[in-house]
Amino acid sequence: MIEALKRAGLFQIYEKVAAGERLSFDDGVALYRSDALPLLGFLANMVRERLNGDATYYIYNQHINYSNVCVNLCKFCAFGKEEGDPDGFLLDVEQVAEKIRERLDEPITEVHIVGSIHPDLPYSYYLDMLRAVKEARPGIHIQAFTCVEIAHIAETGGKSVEEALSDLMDAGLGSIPGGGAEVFSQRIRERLCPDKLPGDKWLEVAKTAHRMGLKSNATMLYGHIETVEERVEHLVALREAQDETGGFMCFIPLAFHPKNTELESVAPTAGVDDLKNIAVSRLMLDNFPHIKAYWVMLGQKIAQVALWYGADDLDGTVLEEKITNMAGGESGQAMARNEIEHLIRAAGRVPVQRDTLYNVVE
Ligand code: V47
Repeated sequence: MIEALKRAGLFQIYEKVAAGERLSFDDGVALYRSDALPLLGFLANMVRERLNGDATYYIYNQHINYSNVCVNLCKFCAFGKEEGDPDGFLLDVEQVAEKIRERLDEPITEVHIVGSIHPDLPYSYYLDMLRAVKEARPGIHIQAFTCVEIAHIAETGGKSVEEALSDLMDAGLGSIPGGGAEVFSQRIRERLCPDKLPGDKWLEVAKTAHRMGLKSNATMLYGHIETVEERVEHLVALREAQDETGGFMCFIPLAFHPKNTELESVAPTAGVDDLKNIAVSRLMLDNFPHIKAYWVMLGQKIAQVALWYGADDLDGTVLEEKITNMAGGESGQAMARNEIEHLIRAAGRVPVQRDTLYNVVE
C-alpha cells in the first residue's frame, strides 16, 4: 500500500491523513487530479472509520416541494418554472399539511421541505406552512428552506435574516437543508445562476443560523462546468465557515443531472467522478462529522460503494423527490427502510437509523 501511495504521488497526503493533519488547497487539487481511485478510497475510508466506524446512517423522512415557480431559473435546474408555465405548481398550506396527514401511520421523523424563489408568496405563507405541519404532526422535525430561500423569505417580510430565522424557528423550523450552495465561485454563479444568492451570502445565512442554534447541511453541485480548483475553493470555504461556527452536520456532494436543463449537452457524471467527490470531500472537510451519499442522485449502487469511499450516510426513505426526478434521475423517489438496511448490510457496514440531528433512533 505504501509503495502504491508513493507511486501515485499520494504518500505525503497519506502521512497527513494518518496524523490527522489538515489538508491544504493544493492537496485537494492533487486528490482531484489523481486517477488512483482505490487509493483515494483508502485515504477517505481512514477518516470515515476514525469518525464514524462502520456506522452508516439513514433517516425515515418525507420530502415535500411546496412550489417550483421560480424567479432564479438556474441553468442546471429542471425543476424551476417561470410564473405562468403550465408545469408550474404551488401547494397551499392546507395541501402541505394534507401530505403530512397522509403518512401519519408511518414512523417518519423528519420532513424535508424545499421549494423555489417564488415571486409573490407572502411572508406569512412560510410561517403558516410550518405551523400547519407541526399541528398535523407535532413530533416531527422540520428541515426546511435552503439558505437561498431563507434570504428570500427575509426580504419578502422586510426583515433581517436573524429576524426571519427567529420567526421561522418560533413557527417550527428545526434545521436547514444544504441546497442552494451549488459552487460558490462567482464565475460559475454568473454563468449558471446569475440571479441566485451569491456564495458569500449563502455562507452568511448558514453562519447566522448556526449562531442562533440551528444546525444545517451543505452541498456542492458538481459535474457541469466547474473546475477542480473551484471545487476545492468551495470545500475550503465551507471548512472555514465550520471552523467559525461548528453548525454544519453533513456535506452532500450532488451529482449534476443534465436532462431537461439548459445544460443538456453536458454528459452525466461517471461513477468514478461520484466516488472521487465523496472521497475528496471526506478528506478536505475534516471538521464535518458526516458525508452523505444521497442515493437519489447517485443511484443505489454507487451510493452503496461510496460507503467505502468516505460516506457514512445515505439520507433516507425520501418519498416524493422531484428535483432529481425532473432532471432525468432514474433511481426512484422512495426506498423502504428494509431496502436501505439491506443495501448497508450488503456493503459490510452497520445500519443506524438516525433522527435529523444524528441521534440514534431505537
Ligand atoms: O440546491 C438542482 C440541486 C439541490 C439539479 O441537506 C440538482 O440533506 C442535480 O440540496 N441535477 C437541492 N442536482 C437538493 C438538496 C438536498 C438534497 C438532499 C438532501 C439534502 C440535505 C439537500 O439540488 C439544489 C441544487 O444544487 N440540483 N438541479 C440537477 N439537474
